[in-house]
Amino acid sequence: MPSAFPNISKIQYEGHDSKNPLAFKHYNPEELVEGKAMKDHLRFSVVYWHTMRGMGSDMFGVGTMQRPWEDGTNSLKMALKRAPVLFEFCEKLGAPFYAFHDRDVAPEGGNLRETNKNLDVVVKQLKKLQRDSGVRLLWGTACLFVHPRFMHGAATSCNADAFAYAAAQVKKALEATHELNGAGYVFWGGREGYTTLLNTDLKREMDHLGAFLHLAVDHKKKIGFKGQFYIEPKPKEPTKHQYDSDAAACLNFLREYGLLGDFKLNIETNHATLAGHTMQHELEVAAAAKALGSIDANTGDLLLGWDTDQFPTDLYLTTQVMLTILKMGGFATGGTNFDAKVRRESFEPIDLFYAHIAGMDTFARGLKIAATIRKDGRLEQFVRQRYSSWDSGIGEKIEKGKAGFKELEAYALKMGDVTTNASGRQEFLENLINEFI
Ligand code: XUL
Ligand code: CO
Repeated sequence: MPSAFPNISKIQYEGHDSKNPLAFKHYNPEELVEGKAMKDHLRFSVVYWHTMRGMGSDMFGVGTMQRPWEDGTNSLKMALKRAPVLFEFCEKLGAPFYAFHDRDVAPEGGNLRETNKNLDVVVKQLKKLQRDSGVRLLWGTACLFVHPRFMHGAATSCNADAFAYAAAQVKKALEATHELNGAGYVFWGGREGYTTLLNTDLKREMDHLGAFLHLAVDHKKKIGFKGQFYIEPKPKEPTKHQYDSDAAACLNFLREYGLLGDFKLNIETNHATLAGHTMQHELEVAAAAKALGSIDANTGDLLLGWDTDQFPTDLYLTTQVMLTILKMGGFATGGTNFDAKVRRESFEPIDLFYAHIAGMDTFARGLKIAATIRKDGRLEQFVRQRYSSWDSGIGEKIEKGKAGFKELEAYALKMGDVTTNASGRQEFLENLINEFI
């Protein structure tokens, strides 16, 4: 098999002063941060769909990417030629994980039986490539949004046949993920939403989604798959409204349908901003429910209102992300999955390396900065102090459930008025963070 990237050797850590664009300046895999190697904190993952299958087309133009290994077909033969390219890429980059949709790695056949056979052939090859390279599967998922059969959705389709087909597809994708020892499995509701309420029975669709996820949990147990299930929130696109719109909506949905014990969330930056939230907001909401599982690392564009899936190169963003990840004790099964694509103007294969190196270095810096902020302690101390009225006296009584309205009324009457408020010091804190960046 000829090399797909013959002029690129393994990307090394060369440190801050290096001028080599094909080297890490900050990501030093074995370097310890808070007593743990950077590679184990960050658990970087490359996505098959953008990196291998993204050709740079958009609503106005065709693909632009130079991918010399592609033969222009979506055939099984091409699938088998493409998979080693992904592994060469991950190995040269030093990314320990990858992620895929079933249809990224193997093409649809003439019918479901044939499609499943195609997947079996490729999974066999992926298994060997994983064994030879040590690169592992962070998560698998099923593509339930490209084919016209899913025009009305999959689990939430008005058409029960589409639900049944989606169930068969997820069953197979779960088995493939299990076979490849995936650390997790993601449910992103591609078209699980609506474009108009005029034709939609919202309650029935949500009930169907709940039922579908229960069937998935049942099958997971049946086959003995131990990986983590995740829901990936996104508010819109392709539909006008997606049921899994943000972290809070997902948690509420999971709670309502009795699924909270079986799922965590996979939080994506660009989805958070589409929902009108910051990434850190979504992470904090998930972490507060002990349901922060993994992240899709990317970023949107401030001036474009859609899911641009750009590589994350903003230090403020990665610092904030890593502050929350460190606070929750780090990833268990999850990782930093680059659900990101190079711009269609960045069409050369080498741009795939530049993009991932940029994302990895930016996350490595974010990790180091977050660890330094934590070690410094002033930020944490400020927040602790801000809530100190809850540590004793009336605050402690309220938190312990030992004060009712009657007692609180007596307290307020005696107090007269609230005279103890302290400044929130937002500007002071923003400047404090800047000290570290
Ligand atoms: C779409 C998206 C998906 C999921 C996997 O916006 O993020 O690629 O990550 O289906
Ligand atoms: Co994603």
